[in-house]
Amino acid sequence: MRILILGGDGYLGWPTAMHLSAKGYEVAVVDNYMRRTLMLNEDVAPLCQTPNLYERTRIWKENTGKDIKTYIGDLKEWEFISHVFQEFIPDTVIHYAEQPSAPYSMLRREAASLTISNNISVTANVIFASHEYCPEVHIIKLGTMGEYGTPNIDIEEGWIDIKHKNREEKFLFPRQAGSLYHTTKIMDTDLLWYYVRVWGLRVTDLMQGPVYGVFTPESSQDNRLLTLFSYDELFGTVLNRFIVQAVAGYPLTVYGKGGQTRGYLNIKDTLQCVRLAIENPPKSGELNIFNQFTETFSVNELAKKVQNSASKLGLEVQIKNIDNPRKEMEEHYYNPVHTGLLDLGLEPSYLTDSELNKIIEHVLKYKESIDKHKIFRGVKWA
Ligand code: USQ
Repeated sequence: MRILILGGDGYLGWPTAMHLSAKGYEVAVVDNYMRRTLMLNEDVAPLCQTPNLYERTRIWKENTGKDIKTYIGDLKEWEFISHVFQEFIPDTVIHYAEQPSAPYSMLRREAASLTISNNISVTANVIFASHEYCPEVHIIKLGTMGEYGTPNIDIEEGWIDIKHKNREEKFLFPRQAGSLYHTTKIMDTDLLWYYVRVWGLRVTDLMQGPVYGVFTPESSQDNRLLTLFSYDELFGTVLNRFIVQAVAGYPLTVYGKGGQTRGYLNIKDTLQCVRLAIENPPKSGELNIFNQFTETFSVNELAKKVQNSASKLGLEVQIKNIDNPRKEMEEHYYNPVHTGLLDLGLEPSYLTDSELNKIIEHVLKYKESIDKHKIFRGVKWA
């Protein structure tokens, strides 16, 4: 099976490419280095530099003998995407090629505009290219739990049955995003769902929670294959940020009351979930939706966990509740269903002390290169 990974240079894209290549799939990666460019422009940097995609695929070949084909270009450009689809003719497309940061999308008008135009245009081009060159292709789109927001009712897995005035219909579960970035992901869902209905596309939407961690089975062979690990406010997710803050002796930045609860998962589980989605494709004209996380935590619980684990390694960690730069509920009901991927065979890696220790010990090796000035910026939602 030929798998095309859009956004193959990113935090999740590159580990996914190695994982699927190791499993024997024929893999190609596409990227325009937007994430690297935005990080450079905004004066933030990952914990350690990662080789570019050509270098990474050469190192992968040295280690495994396996080829991963690389395409560098902008998927918003029709000429580029049509060339990639016509040449590679994928059986499955995994779509990570989005501006991935909620805080970046709230930074200023230009950042908002880039997020809208990139995320919507790339998704639309993926739809058009799939229809034109490989109509049987299975599109796996990385969505986000943040599309649902934090409603005061249980969150179902993608769909809800509504009975209204004695008639019934199944609808997409209501979406109400908490940032512009999350809103563009809702727009992606709407585009894909529309073309599933009119053109019979086959689509899986993975509603993923914030991901943490760095190690995946394939990167343990060679440090040069490690994924990019961000700790700054724009591109780092909360648990990865807390771990770096603990190592750097920076008080953990709990926003507001810290009761904000989300569904989290280890990066290793993202790879399992994507593989399960590949192995269980929808039929033509069907949209499969899975809620992709393994455990829910409040921000306070995460901060406490990091503090406990770090103190066992001799680190003294303070937790500081700071004014919340975001507009979000700080105490709320949260009970999302997440049985779909477990039913398909997902074996979760839970956030144990030993799992946390491994990540903390990894970050400790780079302690000297952590730049405290890059940790907090206070991008305001309102
Ligand atoms: N938070 C803090 N302190 C920090 C950073 C974050 O308290 O220093 C809080 C946030 O206010 C939020 C929660 O932690 O309540 C999660 O924040 P996050 O930055 O880890 O996650 P978020 O911005 O929601 O977005 C991230 C990824 C995005 C993915 C999403 C999944 O950047 O790509 O789609 O997680 S979800 O949140 O479920 O939508």
